[in-house]
Amino acid sequence: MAQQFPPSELIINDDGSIFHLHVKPKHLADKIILVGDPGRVALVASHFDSVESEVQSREFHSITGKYRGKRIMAQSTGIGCDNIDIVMNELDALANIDFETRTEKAEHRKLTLVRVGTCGGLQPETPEGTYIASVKSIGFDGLLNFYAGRNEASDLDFEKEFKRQVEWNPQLGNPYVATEDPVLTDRIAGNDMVRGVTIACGGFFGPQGRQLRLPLADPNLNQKIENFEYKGLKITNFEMESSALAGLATLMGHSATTCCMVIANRRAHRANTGYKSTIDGLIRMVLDRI
Ligand code: R1P
Ligand code: URA
Repeated sequence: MAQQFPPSELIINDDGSIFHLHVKPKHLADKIILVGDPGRVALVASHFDSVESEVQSREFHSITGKYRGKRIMAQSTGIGCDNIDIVMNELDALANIDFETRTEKAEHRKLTLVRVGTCGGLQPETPEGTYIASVKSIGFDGLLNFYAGRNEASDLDFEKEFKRQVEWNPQLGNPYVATEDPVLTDRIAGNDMVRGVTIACGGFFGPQGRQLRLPLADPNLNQKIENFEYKGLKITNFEMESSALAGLATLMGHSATTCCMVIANRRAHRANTGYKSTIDGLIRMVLDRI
């Protein structure tokens, strides 16, 4: 007898939708564009030729529709890897658990997920407006450490070398190194995105080395991150979701990647607050390539 997931573990709303996202299994699409900002979902969907469903609960806004013959779901995650834990587990449940029997379906359904986000640029070749495709994501967030497959999903050699070069303080938790699906990343990045290594942080300020009134535990960490190099790879950007997305997708058997537009140039101390219209260029690229 297959394992049944009890109502406390797999919470299904009275209308048959999944607990946080409020999405019903029939509205799940195989191709999903994830964005942080709930308002960005409407921007993605503004390019759809038709809309089949729309639902919003808390920071989770989702619209499923068709773009040039492709069925696509635009889903917001809100900010942070903790929310990615919710979104990935609930999307995976919609795909791979039968809500009637509460058991895993016999056949695995593989999802393709592309995150379209904003980020802070760390290298001279990543000024404001740059599109960065992540080939690896270093998780400062700790989320993957709670899952049994953590060591299989992390590039342990990269992880060790990262900790050595930046003189990692174990009090900050154990960082992991998740790898985006290389085939999907290549397709999304095309010839016009910078390929780089992203760090996903459990915060926007201290964890990304931003100092306002509170002093930082290691004021030199960002400098060491900028200087880090391993097998020709440099760390290009900071954001807050890519590591959990890549790591959980690997463990769950889905295909995922992240691409972000740089809105804060950490080296030149500049930021672009008017990015909401320019990120549309990145959205259109991803819609065409997903
Ligand atoms: C912080 O301002 C937020 O912006 C970035 C970060 O990852 C974080 O979620 O991404 P989004 O623009 O997709 O939200
Ligand atoms: N999002 C982040 O997480 N960091 C930045 O610097 C900009 C956007």
